[in-house]
Amino acid sequence: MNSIQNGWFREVSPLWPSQCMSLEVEEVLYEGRSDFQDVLVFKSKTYGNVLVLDGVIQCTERDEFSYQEMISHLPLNSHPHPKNVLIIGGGDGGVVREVVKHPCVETVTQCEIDKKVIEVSKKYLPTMAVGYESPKLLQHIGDGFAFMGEHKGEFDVIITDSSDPIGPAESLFEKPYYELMKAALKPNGIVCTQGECQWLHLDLIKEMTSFCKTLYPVVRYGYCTIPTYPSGQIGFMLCSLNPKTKFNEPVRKWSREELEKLNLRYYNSAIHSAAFVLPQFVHQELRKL
Ligand code: SPM
Repeated sequence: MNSIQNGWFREVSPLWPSQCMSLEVEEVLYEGRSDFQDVLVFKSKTYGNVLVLDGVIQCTERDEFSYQEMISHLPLNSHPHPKNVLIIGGGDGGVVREVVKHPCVETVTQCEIDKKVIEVSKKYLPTMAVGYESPKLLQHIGDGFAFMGEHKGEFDVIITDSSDPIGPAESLFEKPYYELMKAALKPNGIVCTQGECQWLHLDLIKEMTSFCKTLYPVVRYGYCTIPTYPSGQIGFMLCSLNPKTKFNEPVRKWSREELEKLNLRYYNSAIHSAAFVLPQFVHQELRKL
């Protein structure tokens, strides 16, 4: 199905039945097929350039910062000394951009399966792909499963910045993937993954919380707001091997000056803590698990 009709992009998917986000298109910048998925980049009227994979919005220049900052700084500021960080996915570069802001981080390894996403992001999403200029970055093009299988006990924090559980990212929402991440962590390591939306995917969030609790002593779901993801929110699944981790209490708090210097526009220590305050309909389901 052509997702652009009469000058409007429409994000239709069985993952959010009978609802969809629409953005007015100014110009199509790139349209093609990679080895893994359909890739579309368009310039929107009011959200800047937009990256779409298999018909689903991945990021827009106007609101990407909320997701990229939160998926990065929630786990990093919950770990006392994160030195070696692994990012699975994140081909637009926005998560790399955020992770390298931490002076204590020495290496950032990125494993992205689709080199076409990196290529189009460097060309059309320069404010995100700026992360690719960091000397801390070690980049690997390939499958995250295979990569982690070969890198046991190496990472303090693993961030999975994936697309949704239909298509190439489906297995990243299943227990074997969380087992692999656990094995790739150093002692007291932390993982943070794209955790979908509490309004749309509560059953999936419950299932993930349940199996994560069989693997990690501390498991929490948090979320942020973002206008261009379905229902205006997206969540994060955070798991720690350190039983003392309190995800809602950041171990590093940035001052106002530091937030400005680091160009943080969504994240601060108050919103870090608030991200884990869940609406009652979600809280009551997750607390039973
Ligand atoms: N670095 C940004 C990449 C985006 N990764 C997450 C994309 C999620 C898109 N779908 C959101 C659906 C939420 N229910």
